[in-house]
Amino acid sequence: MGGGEARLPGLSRRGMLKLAAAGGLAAAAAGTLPAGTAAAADGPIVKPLPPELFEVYGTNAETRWEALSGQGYLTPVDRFFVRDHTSTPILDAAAWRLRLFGSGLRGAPTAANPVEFSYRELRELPSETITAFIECAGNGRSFFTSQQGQSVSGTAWKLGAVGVARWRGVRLATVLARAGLTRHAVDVLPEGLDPDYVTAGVNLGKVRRPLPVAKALQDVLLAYEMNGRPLPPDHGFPVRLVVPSWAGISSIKWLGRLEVSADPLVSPWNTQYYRLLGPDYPAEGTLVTEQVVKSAFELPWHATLAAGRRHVLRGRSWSGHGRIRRVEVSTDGVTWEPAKPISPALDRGWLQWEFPWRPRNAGEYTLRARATDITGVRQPDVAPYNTQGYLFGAVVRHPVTVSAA
Ligand SMILES: Nc1nc2c(c(=O)[nH]1)N[C@H]1C(S)=C(S)[C@@H](COP(=O)(O)O)O[C@H]1N2
Ligand SMILES: [Mo]
Repeated sequence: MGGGEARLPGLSRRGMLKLAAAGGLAAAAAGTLPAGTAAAADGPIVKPLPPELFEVYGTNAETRWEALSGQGYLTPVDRFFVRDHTSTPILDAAAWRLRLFGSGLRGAPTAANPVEFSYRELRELPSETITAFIECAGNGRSFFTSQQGQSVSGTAWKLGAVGVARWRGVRLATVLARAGLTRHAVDVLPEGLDPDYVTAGVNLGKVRRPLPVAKALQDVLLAYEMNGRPLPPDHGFPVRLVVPSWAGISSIKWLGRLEVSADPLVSPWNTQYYRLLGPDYPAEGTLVTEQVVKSAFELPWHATLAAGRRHVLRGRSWSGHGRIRRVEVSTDGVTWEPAKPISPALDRGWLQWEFPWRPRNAGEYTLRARATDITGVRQPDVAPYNTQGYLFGAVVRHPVTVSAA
């Protein structure tokens, strides 16, 4: 890279351009970018977002559920939802380092003198592969408004802010042990290398959210592969956290620094965001951790189906509390019948199911699917209100039109 250019650790030239284009490094890069680098035409997300696969909201894109029809258990990368607070950085794996520091490590290394792991060092450690969903805590948020008449803040996702992938990487427990984890450590704070998050004129800094050491040691992965390939840029290349069953914000992408602390840690992402706030909660709110039970049909919204014909409705159900035990479907809002499982039910993944339906008469119908998980929690008819619209787990009313045969 040419002299005089400011460069963030682990950032390639293209990453710099991308960040500069997004405004994140505008000042640092001013006057230093070669002429004719019109990277500003790029959107915040790198991969293609064809309208038949995604619905796009600014820096976020949700999977269309009908795009999972005919797909296998895993969500292919080309249709896995993306949630970026700012924009996807392009990072250079060879220059990248994971930097660990803090009072919870032996010798309390400082941020200026951290314990470091290179990409190659991580890849040489014992690896583990898990199948797990990542789901935004705001998935289903729009139904607070459309089904319950409540106003909430945040991206109006339908049900497509979730995906299941095979993640390969190193257990965070392994890396923490090698970095000198002490028994005094209580929280870790993973931080992304994407641009600072600025909202309403306030710079909240790097995207970061504290995670209790107990969860960090349980089943959290430092992932470098998704569905058998290196992580794509939008999903956290070179390394992201995968925190199974918990709100997607826990699974920090483009991981850079990781503080390990003997005292509890805070960030806006566990004090201001990803807390349940509202009249039914204590004043300080309740922390969002595990995701709730949900179900979705692999059908377009307002799908049209022919009357007098046999249709096989398919869908998927999942829960942050453990695997799905039972799914029921209703086509009239009154009677419920069991759906048939057509995949394994995984604790940290989902269950695929099907339900044959022969609608006799043309007209407007509402399909409902409701799942019960292994802990006995069943989807309710109404989701508890919270001002930021997190954890919408109520049965979703899916409208379809049955047309005359
Ligand atoms: N560094 C960083 N990590 C992040 C985010 C982000 O904007 N920056 N978004 C979080 C949120 S809110 C979610 S829901 C998931 C989305 O993961 P995905 O984009 O791979 O689907 O990433 C999380 N990790
Ligand atoms: Mo999210």
